[in-house]
Amino acid sequence: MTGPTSQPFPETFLWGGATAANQIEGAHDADGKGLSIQDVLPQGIVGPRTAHPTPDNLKLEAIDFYHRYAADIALLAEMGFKVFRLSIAWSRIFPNGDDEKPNEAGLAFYDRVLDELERHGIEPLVTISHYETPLALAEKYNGWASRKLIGFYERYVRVLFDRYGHRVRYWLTFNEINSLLHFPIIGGAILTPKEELSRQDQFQAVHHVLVASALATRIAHEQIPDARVGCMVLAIPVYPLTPAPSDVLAALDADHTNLLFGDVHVRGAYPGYAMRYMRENGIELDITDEDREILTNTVDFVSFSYYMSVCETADPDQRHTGDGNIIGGVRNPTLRDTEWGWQIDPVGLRIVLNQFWDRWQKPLFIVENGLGAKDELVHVDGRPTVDDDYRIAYLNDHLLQVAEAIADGVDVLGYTPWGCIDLVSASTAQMSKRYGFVYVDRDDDGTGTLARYRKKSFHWYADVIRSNGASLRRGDGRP
Ligand code: BGP
Repeated sequence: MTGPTSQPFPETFLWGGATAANQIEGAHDADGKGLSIQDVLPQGIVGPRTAHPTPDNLKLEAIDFYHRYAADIALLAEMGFKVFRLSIAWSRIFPNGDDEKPNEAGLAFYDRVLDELERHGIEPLVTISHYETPLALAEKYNGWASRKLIGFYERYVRVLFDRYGHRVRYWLTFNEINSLLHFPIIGGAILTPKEELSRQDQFQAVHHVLVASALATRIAHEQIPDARVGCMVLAIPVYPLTPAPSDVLAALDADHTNLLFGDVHVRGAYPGYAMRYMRENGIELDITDEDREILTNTVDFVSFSYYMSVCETADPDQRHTGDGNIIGGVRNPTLRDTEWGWQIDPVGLRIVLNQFWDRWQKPLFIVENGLGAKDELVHVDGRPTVDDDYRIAYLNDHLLQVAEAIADGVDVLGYTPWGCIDLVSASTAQMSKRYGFVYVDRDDDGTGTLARYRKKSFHWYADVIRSNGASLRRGDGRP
């Protein structure tokens, strides 16, 4: 296959960046906000849960976007952002999740944020639920293990669509919806430890989330004439470790556990391989006729995060699992790692774009991608900045692969790299794992002025957007 045309990105391509409320806002109990599961996970996904918020939890203050949103959005606008992905903190709107009435002060905050985006001509891309379920729903109902959550979520989305539907066109129902199978507390607000959670209960929770997602899609289509609703999946291409057919099959099986979520969202029903898996594992889903009907409300586009690929093998002796994006997998000996052990694979992004397009024929939106790295603040011409050539190289190489996929015929709506402004990491709750174009002066011990500084990548990304991708450099990333 030859290279892409010199200008593969369509004029309408949505360049921007992505964030989540719990990782940027702070103000964890301001203006009537309730606690979310994130407020009791001071060490991120892998660490223990605390009974109450503790001062070592960086998310309580995060980067104080709650008070600094106007200046932050101005910086994004300066880079030329066309779209900004943000999530709404469910517990700002419904502090306990099961309240009868929404919290007006919480709603008003997002009015102000949307006003600011509008002022700069930046399109919002809103994640309805991003790993920040109200804590009370976890404690009272064991999160999405309970069917009751569908009703609470429905109430929440109706309020969001009523209030913001006239100004938000792009909606994502659940962040990385497939994570529920891997980390039930984050993906499903389920407090039962994963090792004690039965497969039956886990798949039932998955079913509840899938129904809720389809229900939100139906309501959006009824209430908002030009709404475009997407599912959001954690994309992780799975390669066979060797050409042995047993390894290829093991890779296919592993892939299915993730593809299942897109399959249901796009096709409106469970695929055969999932039915077989459930049958053979004694899982009997409680699916009502109404559920089946709701699931037929399929999405308008598929969005996904992409950080890395993994390998899979049928040989138990070869199963050396690596670190990495919450799913993990068998290490690929041909790839380099980030400082956090995530394997860097730009070509994997082209592969996944093609795979999803071939499979679903729905527009695709890359709503997370990026390099978490330690940055060092330096002074150039008296100004604090970061010389982050490593981040530029990473993003450049991935974007070249997006260009290749577009040349392959894949319909790609846009690209919102993760953590466009430095934020608190989801997996480790660190500040030092930075993704941003904008440096935020805050350290892992919570010290720092919270001042914002433009990194070298800030100017690089502004050029990429201004030239609609023409400024990308061909180099190592060339397939
Ligand atoms: C995804 C999450 C994000 C984000 C990102 C980077 O799984 O959707 O919330 O944090 O990964 O991960 P981390 O912050 O752990 O580096």
